[in-house]
Amino acid sequence: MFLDVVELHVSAGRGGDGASTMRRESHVPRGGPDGGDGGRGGSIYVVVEPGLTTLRDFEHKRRYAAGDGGPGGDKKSHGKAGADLVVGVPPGTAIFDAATGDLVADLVAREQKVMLVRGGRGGLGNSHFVTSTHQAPRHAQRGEPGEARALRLELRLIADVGLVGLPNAGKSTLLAALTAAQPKIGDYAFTTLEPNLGVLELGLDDGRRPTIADLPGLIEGASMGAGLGFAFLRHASRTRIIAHVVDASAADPMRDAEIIREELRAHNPALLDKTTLVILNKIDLPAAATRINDLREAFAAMGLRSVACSAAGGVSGAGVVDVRSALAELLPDAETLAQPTEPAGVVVHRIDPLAIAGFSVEREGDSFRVKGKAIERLAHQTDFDRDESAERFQHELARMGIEESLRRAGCRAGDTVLIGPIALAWEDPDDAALRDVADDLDDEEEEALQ
Ligand SMILES: Nc1nc2c(ncn2[C@@H]2O[C@H](COP(=O)(O)OP(=O)(O)OP(=O)(O)O)[C@@H](O)[C@H]2O)c(=O)[nH]1
Ligand SMILES: [Mg+2]
Repeated sequence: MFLDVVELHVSAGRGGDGASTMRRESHVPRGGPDGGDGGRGGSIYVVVEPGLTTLRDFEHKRRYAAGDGGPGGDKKSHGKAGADLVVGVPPGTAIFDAATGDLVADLVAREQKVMLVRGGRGGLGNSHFVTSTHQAPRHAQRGEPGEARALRLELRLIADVGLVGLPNAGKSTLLAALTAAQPKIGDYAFTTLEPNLGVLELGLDDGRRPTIADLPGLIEGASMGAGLGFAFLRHASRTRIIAHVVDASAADPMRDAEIIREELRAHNPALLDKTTLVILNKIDLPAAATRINDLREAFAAMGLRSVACSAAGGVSGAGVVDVRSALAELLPDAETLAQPTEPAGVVVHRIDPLAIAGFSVEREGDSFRVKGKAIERLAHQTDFDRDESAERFQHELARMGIEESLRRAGCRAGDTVLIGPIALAWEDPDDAALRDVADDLDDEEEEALQ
């Protein structure tokens, strides 16, 4: 199966933990804190690799993870940065956030590189937390988790010429006659199941090396999803020239051509405005030969240029040379060909993972769930086994107004509060008393009932 849509899961590395250490030197009696910072986690990038033409590499590998940052050490030594990961994709790959459908990046130009997920920041070592009143802090931050997201990759093949037409019109045969590609050719519809790409030999020695794509046959209703063609119509939108192959020996070639043009229009009306060359194929067959002139006139009346050929004759087939020179004439110069077919890759909407926007408190079963970028990050970065760090976290909950919101939401001592990866047993001196009263009431009620 030709893979032109794949879903991937990418996770960046987590930052290394900051160290909590005290200087220990024989001549310094009471050394201060000297814990170094954790290294940053590795990020994941995609880069355009011009040699690639499919997303097939992703068929077996759908999960990518970058390296974690190393922990900080004593003497303020910095943790090692996690290794970045660079994933190659073919030109023409559009990347969407699988959850939201937002376009993350549209990769067209060569060697374009885009960050997909950012590695977590390393935690700060305790040497950062010295204040005038607190000379020997034990507190050190843990590393921040790396971003993770599910992405959908869609490939729109970038070819200079796209061969479109009904199944069995001879598109693959023509590709074989024009290029060194050797696509499968068959005397039945839907022989081609995935696009084939070849380099068009123009024989002009002018530095041009245009690519030509043989797309699976389109059928009526393709734009609505019928047949195989639908998935491939998107490829047609990125070609410079549409080469519309028509079987001139068919019962009604004009009607056949209309079906294809209708599908192109239904998919994207702009496709009909593209430079189009109609290729009347199979002129070696008598049924075709007799009506070639009529057909060419009919296409000319529609404002379409046409050439006639016999692709089955290979390189030396009748008219194949005319197809080649017509394409050579219609294609732009070498410099333009080297540019992407569309305005150079627009990189859009990288979600800002650090956008710190408030928090929310909601019930989750018997517990309370606190959501919010900043507080969740802090939860990740806090080492709750260290009293001083846990205290700082508690302090932060109060400072951000989360404590108050929890209280208002009905959270009482003993309840469980969930924040990011952690579950806290809520302690609140203010309402511990209230709870005792409530318990007493319950006891009385129970007694009354007995
Ligand atoms: N006589 C004759 N037969 C041809 C010519 N070109 C192609 N054919 C035959 O037509 C049949 C279909 O050719 P393909 O190249 O596989 O057609 P296609 O358009 O790629 O078909 P799909 O991949 O199914 O969309 C094969 O049997 C070819 O040998 C030609 O110029 N003359
Ligand atoms: Mg084919």
